[in-house]
This record gives sequence, structure tokens and C-alpha cells, in this order.
Amino acid sequence: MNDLALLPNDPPVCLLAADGSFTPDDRFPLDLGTDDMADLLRQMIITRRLDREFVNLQRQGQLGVYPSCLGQEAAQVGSAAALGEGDWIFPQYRELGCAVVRDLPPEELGHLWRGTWLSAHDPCRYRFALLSIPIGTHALHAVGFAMGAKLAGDPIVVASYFGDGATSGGDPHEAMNFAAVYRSPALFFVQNNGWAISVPLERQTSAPTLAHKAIGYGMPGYRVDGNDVLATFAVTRKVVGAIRAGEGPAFIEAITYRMDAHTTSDDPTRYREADELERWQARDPIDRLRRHLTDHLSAWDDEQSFAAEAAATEAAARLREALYDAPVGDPEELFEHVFATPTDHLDAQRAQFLADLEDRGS
Ligand SMILES: Cc1ncc(C[n+]2csc(CCOP(=O)(O)OP(=O)(O)O)c2C)c(N)n1
Ligand SMILES: [Mg+2]
Repeated sequence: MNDLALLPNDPPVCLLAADGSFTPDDRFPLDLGTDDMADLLRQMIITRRLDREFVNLQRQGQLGVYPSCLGQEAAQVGSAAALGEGDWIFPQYRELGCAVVRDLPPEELGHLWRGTWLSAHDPCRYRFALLSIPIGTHALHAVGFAMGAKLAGDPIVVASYFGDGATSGGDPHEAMNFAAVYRSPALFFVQNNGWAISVPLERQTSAPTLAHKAIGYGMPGYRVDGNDVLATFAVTRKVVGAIRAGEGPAFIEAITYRMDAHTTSDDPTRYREADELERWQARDPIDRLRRHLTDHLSAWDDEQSFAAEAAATEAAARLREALYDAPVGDPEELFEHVFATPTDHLDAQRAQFLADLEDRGS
């Protein structure tokens, strides 16, 4: 293999400029009509509205915590839309936009943030695994799933989503190494949003870019402007096609920015400057596609805009209704879905947990 062929493209692929003008890139053809682009815009608008509703619900004491995806809508919607229907998504915890693309009712994810249930959705129905709070551990599950699919002759691609910070950890490393050695149909989609809580990217790695890490495993790495939904779609579509054709796993670094706090428990004003946020607001992913559709294609008018806002408001109302004051389940159920046959260790934990609850009189 020619190692140089694995070096990532730099600068990142960008098709849509901030003013909405479009420049094609022959390496990553965009096979989307105007209706498809309008759908991507609608999904990003819905994601943003739902995201705000989740934050509001947390502020009203209805959720324990919530990690906003504000600013990352294009990276999530563009990549998830480029996957095939049967392909699987293994999310971290911030991937609301991917769930929207999969038509996964957001309240079913919301029960995790409320603590009413570990998660309420059926992963097989939506080909969307449970959210993972432990950083990067799900990349291993995704690769195991991809290896299984290959053995079974099932032509799917399994995409795991994680952040820049996760690439500094051990689990994604092991997952990527296994995937490359076994030529598994795995996509590693990394949202480089600049921060791992309060740790900036430059304190996480000495690699020239995150995508350069891929060459160490023997797989190609790509860089894309993650605030450009069309570029994200085009790059992911091409890469997924190559993985499905048996070329082995690949890594995509989407450069984006987390415009809100890490979670509702975090205060980003303590570690980042306001002008950094302002710079990224000027690169807002939703504004960019909206400008392209209105100013350059005349394919998005007020009526479509009102309809998209109305659909988003309705989705937020449904979310609110489902989660507001939702009853808490039986805490003991926590232990019931860990192993088919509980271990002694788990039984001991359960006994201690129940004793603690009794001590607290709950
Ligand atoms: C295994 C593990 N270690 C540490 C943490 C604590 N933790 C929560 S979020 C986070 C940073 C993650 O940053 P990144 O991967 O960039 O994702 P982002 O939150 O920016 O989307 C850390 C270290 C955790 N949840 N799991
Ligand atoms: Mg990050």
C-alpha cells in the first residue's frame, strides 16, 4: 500500500462558502437535488429547535443534564443523511441531529437525560445504538458490530460518532486498530468541535490534524468543513461507498464548533473567549445552507420557512409533553439488563443500592 495515499486532504473539503455560494469539488461529487437540500435544511432547523427545548427543560428542572449540539447540526445531519437506511449509527451523547435524520422520537432519548429510564428507543428499529456517556467506549461496540455484519455477509456500514477529546483515549484507538486489521465496514466520524469540556484541541494532541491519526492504523482519513452540510454529505457519501465496496474502514474529521456549553452543568465563559464564539457564529451551518437555497437557487421561500418552523415547534411541543413530569421508573431495573445471568458482583451492587435507598427512606 502506498502510505502517501492515506494522508488526509488539507485544507478540509468545503463546498458552501459563508455567503452561500457553491464551489464543486471533483473529488467529492454532490448528488443532491434542491428538494434533498431543502430536506437537509428542515432537519437542521428541527434539530436546533429540539436542542433548545432540551436545554429549556433542563433549566426548568425537568432534566438532570443535557449536552447541546448547537452549531454541530450540519456535521450530524449531513453525515447521517449520507448513510444507507440499513447502516448503523453508534452515537456518543451529543448526536441529536443524527437521531432526527433517523426519525427517532427525541423524547425516547430524553428519558436518559431525565433519569426516568436508561433509554427508551429500540436500537434495532432505528439502527441507532444507545447513547454512550463513557467517552469512546462505544467505538469498540461499533467495530464488533461491523465485524459481525461482515461475517454474516450483511452489506452494512457501521458509523461510530465521537469527539476530538475521545481520540486521546484508549478505546477508540483499540477500535480503530481492530477495524483496520480486520478490514471491517466501519466509519469513524469525529466531530472536532474544538473542545473536550474545558480542554482545547491543542492540548489534546500533537498530531498535525486528527485525520492524520488514521494513517497509523492503515486507513484513509478525510477532513471536511463540518459546518458545511453539503460538503459533509458529499464526503461521507463517497467514503461510505468505498467502505461498503470492501475497501476497509475510514476516518472522517469534521471541523465544527460547539456553540453552547459542554453540558447544561458547564460554564464555558470560564475557559473560552467570547470572540471565538462570535467567529463561529459567522459560520453558522443553518444560515449557510439557507443562503444557498434562497439567494443562489431560489429554492427556499417564506412559506417553506414557516412550514419548517411550524414542524419544529410541533416536535418541540411533543418532546415537552412527553418528558414534563414523566414518572420515574423502578430504580432496581437498572440492574436487570446488564447480563442475562447476573454475576455475584452485580448482585452485591444491587443489594447495596437497595440498602442505600432504604437508608434514605425512598
Ligand atoms: C471514559 C470517560 N472518561 C472521561 C469522561 C468525562 N468526560 C465527559 S465529556 C468529556 C470530554 C469529551 O470531549 P469530546 O470527545 O471532544 O466530545 P464533546 O463533548 O466535545 O462532544 C470527558 C473527558 C467520560 N464521560 N468517560
Ligand atoms: Mg469535543
